[in-house]
Amino acid sequence: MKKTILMLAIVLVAFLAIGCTQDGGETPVVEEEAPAEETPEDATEELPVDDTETTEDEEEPAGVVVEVAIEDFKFVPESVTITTGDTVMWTNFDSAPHTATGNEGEFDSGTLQTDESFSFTFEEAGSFDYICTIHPSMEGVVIVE
Ligand SMILES: [Cu+2]
Repeated sequence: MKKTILMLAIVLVAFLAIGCTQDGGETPVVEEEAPAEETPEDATEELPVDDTETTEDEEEPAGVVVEVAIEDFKFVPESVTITTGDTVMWTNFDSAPHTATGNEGEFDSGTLQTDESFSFTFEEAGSFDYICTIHPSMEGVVIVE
């Protein structure tokens, strides 16, 4: 008895196996293509550019704009002296990215790529040391009188 049942079971399994392979052969399963890999977003391109620092006070910009170049991993000039209300505009002429970031967080350009600029208007007198956060040995100072 047991042998018969075993034989039946084997035959049954064999039939099922054949059925499966035949079905599989007739209807080839089309594998769905995985969705295209997500392009990792370049964080540097997504940085919000802080162009809105003057929206709060709509007064005419009475001050002058003093330009500071960023080139050869230096702020040129390293020290600028301006008058309250003047604006400093940093422009990165290097191929490397840089920032102009106040040591006390008074201002922060975020990452400046080549030829990008950042302007900040100094409304308070004082001496404002700043660095490039990417290359902290790059130092500059804005003296506001
Ligand atoms: Cu830098």
